[in-house]
Amino acid sequence: MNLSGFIKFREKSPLIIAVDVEPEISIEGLLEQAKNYVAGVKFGLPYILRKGASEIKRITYRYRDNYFFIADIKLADIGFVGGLMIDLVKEMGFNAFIAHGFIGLEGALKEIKKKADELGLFLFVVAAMSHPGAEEIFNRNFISIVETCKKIGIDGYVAPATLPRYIRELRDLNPNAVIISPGVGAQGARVGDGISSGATFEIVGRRITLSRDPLVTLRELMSIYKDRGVI
Ligand code: O7M
Repeated sequence: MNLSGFIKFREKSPLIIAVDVEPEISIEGLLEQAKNYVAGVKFGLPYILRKGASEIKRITYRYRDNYFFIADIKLADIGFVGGLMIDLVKEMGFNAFIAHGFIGLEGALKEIKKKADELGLFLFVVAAMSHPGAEEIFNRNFISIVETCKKIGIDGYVAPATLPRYIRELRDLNPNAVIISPGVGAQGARVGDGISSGATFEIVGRRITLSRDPLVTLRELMSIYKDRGVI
């Protein structure tokens, strides 16, 4: 699915599934069941490495019409090495990938963004993180990260539902941004906290992947979104 299909699906659902472990009912079982509820699927690095590039490619190609696939490689390296990773991301059939914002523009994000544009991949930058330790160092640089990224037209961000003030601030700094927000469920944020603070999508991992009946879980999540008036 391309970016516009993904954004359009937002009217139906604000959910992205984070796959870091093999889903309780298998990846294909989950992707079959989630089609009507979810447009975004984020594969974490542990999952990509465990499955291997060819298996990931088989999955992304099989479900290419149904899902917007995001490679969560959290790129934090020089542009040259970043470029090698981005080639692999493209080969594996992803539509988007995630890089860290703290690496700065010159010799890193500038080259990464250019390569993403050349290959037709959407770039998300991590602007702030969801865990408590993020407040010690990383999140203190939140404003500089967003302002720096804005200079080269980066419009995709990851910001935490556990610390929703960053989402609100990000939305003010970049009203058109596509903000995807983790921390809902297993990390303690409530379903809808990210969206009601201004995120475009919420990322939910273990609450769905570890569910024995993800269809029931997905329907529960949808009904909470409806109750909170976010869909
Ligand atoms: O719902 P969970 O806690 O099982 O999964 C959360 C997912 O979001 C998991 O894939 C993490 O890698 C990711 N994530 C965070 O939990 N916190 C962050 O600050 C950033 C991310 C993320 O997606 O970064 C790109």
